[in-house]
Amino acid sequence: MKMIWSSKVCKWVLVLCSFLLVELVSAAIQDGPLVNGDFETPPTGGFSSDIGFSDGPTNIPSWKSNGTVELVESGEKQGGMILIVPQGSHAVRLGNDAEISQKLKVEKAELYSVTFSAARTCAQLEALNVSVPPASQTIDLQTLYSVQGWDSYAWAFEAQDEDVSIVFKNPGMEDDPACGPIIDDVAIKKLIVPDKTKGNAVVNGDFEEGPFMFRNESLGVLLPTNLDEDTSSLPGWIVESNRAVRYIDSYHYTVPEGKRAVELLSGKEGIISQMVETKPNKPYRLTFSLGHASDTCKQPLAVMAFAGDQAQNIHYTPNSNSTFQTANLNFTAKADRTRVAFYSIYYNTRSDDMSSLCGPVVDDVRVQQSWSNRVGLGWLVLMLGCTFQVLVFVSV
Ligand SMILES: *[C@@H]1O[C@H](CO)[C@@H](O)[C@H](O)[C@H]1NC(C)=O
Ligand SMILES: *[C@@H]1O[C@H](CO)[C@@H](O)[C@H](O)[C@H]1NC(C)=O
Ligand SMILES: *[C@@H]1O[C@H](CO)[C@@H](O)[C@H](O)[C@H]1NC(C)=O
Ligand SMILES: *[C@@H]1O[C@H](CO)[C@@H](O)[C@H](O)[C@H]1NC(C)=O
Ligand SMILES: *[C@@H]1O[C@H](CO)[C@@H](O)[C@H](O)[C@H]1NC(C)=O
Ligand SMILES: [Ca+2]
Repeated sequence: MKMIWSSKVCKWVLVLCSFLLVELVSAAIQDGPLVNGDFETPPTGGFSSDIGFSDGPTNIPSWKSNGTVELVESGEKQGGMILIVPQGSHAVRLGNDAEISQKLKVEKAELYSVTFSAARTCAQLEALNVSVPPASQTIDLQTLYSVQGWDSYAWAFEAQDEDVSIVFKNPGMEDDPACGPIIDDVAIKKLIVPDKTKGNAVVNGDFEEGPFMFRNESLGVLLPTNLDEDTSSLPGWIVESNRAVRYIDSYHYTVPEGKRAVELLSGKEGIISQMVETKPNKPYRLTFSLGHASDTCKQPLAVMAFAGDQAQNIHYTPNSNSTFQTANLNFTAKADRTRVAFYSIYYNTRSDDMSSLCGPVVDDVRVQQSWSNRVGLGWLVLMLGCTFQVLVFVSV
């Protein structure tokens, strides 16, 4: 009797739990653009070209603002310069110390990546502080990676609460108050750290898990410096250098495997790395795909690959039959964690515009114990298996 009752209760609890879970999941934000993340929703009273001169605070639907925040329109001029609107007809400009924020419902303790586009308005040192308090990062906008005058960036955070607020702030105190970054196209994605696959110690070695990318944006997404592997927009990997690397998709670039890969930029100033689990004193082999992105990047393309205390430069050999080649590096692990890293040997730019940064593409990174050893192990397992079967046979 008691058993039946408790199982009934159990069932009800389960039903209730799954109901709550569904509620919870459906309440949390979906992957994709934020509400009015492209700033194209007209404010009450409509867009006005002289909105920047109004005294009252600019009212941007679904966002809260503080300080001098303006909606800018494509084609608009400021001090003789045309303001750059990354996508559509409108974007937002942050004056000195100004900020915009939006409240979001997320799943607590989950990892999220925010993608946004940013352009600078003056050739001065401009930066953007992106935060979901208490986490924050200041992203330097001084380097232009593409000749279009804007770039997309990704930044990740771990949700400390279900209700969070994403804040973009211009921390600059520039002489010219008309200077200040322009923001557009804000999107979010819940990240999943992929499990390690069998026979590969590298996490997310195929780079398929990463930040949200707009299907119709062709510049890829920059991954700025991030030394914390627990809050990386590219799960498993960190960007060690002070310059960014570019996350690219197969819709706009050539990618060796799957839909996503990484394009290394800025020579030694763009380094990705991962600490992989290894067994000390065992021989390993690092293999990876090295290719070009079909973005008219000026050759030669080459990477420096590191695995433990081994380093090797590998040149990409153009081949009409393939857009990439497979490279490898043998090493002996010295500890239970081994660093694997890549950077571009050259500082490449595109040959069509002569200034957008580009470089070699890396994909499908694997670290596995060396073949000879694995064969040995395989034989051992086989022998043990046979012996076991013989024993079973005999005992039966
Ligand atoms: C607006 O920003 C100023 C200066 O950063 C700050 O002191 C003030 O508390 C902010 N106001 C709101 C409503 O957040
Ligand atoms: C960025 O903003 C956050 C939240 O407003 C703040 O805690 C942090 O100190 C800021 N970082 C910098 C470098 O200004
Ligand atoms: C790009 O896609 C977004 C939605 O994903 C859409 O709102 C926007 O209008 C598109 N932009 C262009 C230029 O097609
Ligand atoms: C490309 O493939 C063809 C046919 O398979 C082969 O004859 C040729 O040598 C290949 N070219 C290169 C550069 O590998
Ligand atoms: C690594 O070792 C394998 C054989 O164990 C060999 O075929 C391969 O060429 C080596 N790689 C390098 C870069 O020396
Ligand atoms: Ca891939």
